[in-house]
Amino acid sequence: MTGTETLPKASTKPKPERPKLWKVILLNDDYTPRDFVTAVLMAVFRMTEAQAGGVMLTAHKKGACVVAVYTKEVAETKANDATDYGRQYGYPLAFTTEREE
Ligand code: TYC
Repeated sequence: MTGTETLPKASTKPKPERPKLWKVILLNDDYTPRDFVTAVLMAVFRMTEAQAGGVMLTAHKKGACVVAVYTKEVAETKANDATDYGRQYGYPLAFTTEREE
């Protein structure tokens, strides 16, 4: 001991921020077939048929359903890929992203 040690300062270091997360949201429409929506959810979001069918039905009944949560870039890429699938087949299937609070 030299008598000159200082106590650690009360922490002024900012805590590492948690990465912000973005929701991918599936929107209902009147035209896209249910089986098609389920297949897109399975392909893009790697869901089982049971999971995808549940999400599809919730969107169908309520108008929208949160599919999954990712970092911003992954959420936007998946929402675009899934929306493009529908467009390729002439369906108005739509996915959006929204920042999680
Ligand atoms: N409402 C569509 C139908 O009755 C099915 C559907 C469900 C479409 C969910 C989009 O996000 C959706 N064929």
